[in-house]
Amino acid sequence: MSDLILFWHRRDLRISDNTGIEKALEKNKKVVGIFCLDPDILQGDDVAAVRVTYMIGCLQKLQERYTQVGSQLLILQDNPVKAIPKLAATLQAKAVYWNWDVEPYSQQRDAAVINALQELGIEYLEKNWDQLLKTPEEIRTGSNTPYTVYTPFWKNWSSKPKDAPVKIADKFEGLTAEEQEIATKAGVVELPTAKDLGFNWDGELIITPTEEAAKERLEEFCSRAINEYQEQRNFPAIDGTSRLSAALKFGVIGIRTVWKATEDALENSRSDELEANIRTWQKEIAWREFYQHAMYHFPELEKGAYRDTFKNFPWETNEAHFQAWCEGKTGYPIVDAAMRQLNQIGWMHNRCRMIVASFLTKDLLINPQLGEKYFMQRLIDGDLSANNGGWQWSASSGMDPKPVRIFNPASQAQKFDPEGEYIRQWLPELSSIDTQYLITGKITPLERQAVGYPEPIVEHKKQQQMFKQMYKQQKEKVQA
Ligand code: FAD
Ligand code: FO1
Repeated sequence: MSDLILFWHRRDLRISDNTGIEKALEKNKKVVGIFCLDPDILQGDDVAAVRVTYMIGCLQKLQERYTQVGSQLLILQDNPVKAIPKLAATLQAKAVYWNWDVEPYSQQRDAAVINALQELGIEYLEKNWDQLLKTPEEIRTGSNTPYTVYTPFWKNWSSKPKDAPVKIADKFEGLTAEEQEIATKAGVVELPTAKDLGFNWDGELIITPTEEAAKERLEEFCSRAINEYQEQRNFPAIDGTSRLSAALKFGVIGIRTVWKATEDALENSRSDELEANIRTWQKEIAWREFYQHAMYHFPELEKGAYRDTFKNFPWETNEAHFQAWCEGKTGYPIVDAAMRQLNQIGWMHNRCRMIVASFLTKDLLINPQLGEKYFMQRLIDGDLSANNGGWQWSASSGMDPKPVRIFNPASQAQKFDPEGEYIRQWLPELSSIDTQYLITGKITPLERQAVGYPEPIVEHKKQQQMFKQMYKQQKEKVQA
């Protein structure tokens, strides 16, 4: 057996600030990366072309980075449960290391890989956390249960010290030429393009797929927009958020690096107001952790509603309504603008994610799981925990203590897109409509016809009453 340690990347597509790589290098300098293109994930029905395009771009850069440090990133394209132990055995690796993840699929995949490695007598790194500032085991209530409400979670989580970014040496040892040949025979392939894998995304990406781009974005955000985040983050026409979500989903930037930037910003802030803005952004980072902890402790969330009232909710089946929502053709300008943003750039502003999710569930009375899946098929940052958490929050089926939350699209647009800038950007056909009609949606049938914009497919007021009625009945049924 050689001294080789294989480091298996999954959603930590970087070398720097990587806790698993740090542990591997503590054991040995001969650390070689692997990424396994997993058919079970890539052939699933919840993958977005834009997301895979971003991921492959990050892998290209990661390969370059491994070359710079004197090692390699090997690409496999097979079931990891088979392919990883096989490669490790062929190369006579001493160990396979990787960072842990919260997703149910990940738990099951990793348990099977561990089994196979144990049978081969190959070491592995047990449950090493990297993508979270605090692990699910660390943050528990006074009675030692997981939190199901965000505010007390935040109180506990924010009071705990956070680790500094880990420093990684920039000199590794890689495979010899002979070992590389052996690796190729054991299934290592050239990195394909996203198109080779059947994912066609011809649009731009909202963030360049490199660690440098994520770091620059973080630095820029922390020197500017973070100072006005509390207010500006609500206005979709303003570039007031970090747009780091895809980089965070794939671990293209380390979470400790991100946190340190916020701590530095806090240290440099000269007023309570600035401090409050930075804290608000930290609270969003904590939402990310809250939902990941929730998915870890309650994997059944993946399958549907957390609250009993919503477990067998009589959602409507209306394919035409669902299609109209997907395509941004509901006749409600703020909803349609948001869905067109999603379809065109693979990202949607958070305020609008809440508006369209409320509209699908509370106005169209359609099962949130359909919306959740559509988001996963379109988002560059699509992430099981955050997406599921967001949808369950909007559908009122999740851990949020508020019984029912209904957004009125017109009031939302009046408040958060008062000049109609966002609507005009994504619905150019409505650009000549007066702002007050645009944001209230009071566009005449004649005007709609003239520009080819649809009539509202449902009436908000009526649907809202229907939803409340359905909710009341269902609640009584569950309590009986
Ligand atoms: P910023 O405002 O700059 O926030 C910084 C980071 O904090 C984000 O990059 C993200 O990692 C995290 N974050 C912020 N808000 C939330 C939140 N509410 N929940 C969890 N993490 C958060 N986020 C995803 O990363 N992937 C998803 O698939 C996803 N689906 C969502 C679906 C719905 C219905 C809703 C309401 C929200 C969803 N979110 C999701 C959360 C949020 O909308 C995005 O994280 C955010 O819009 C990304 O933009 P940003 O990076 O500029 O965020
Ligand atoms: N991880 C992998 O190890 N291999 C893949 O091929 C892969 C594809 C992929 C596509 C979309 C996406 O959102 C994530 C993807 N990931 C992939 C990362 C994935 O989130 C992690 O592997 C999780 O641990 C799975 O539960």
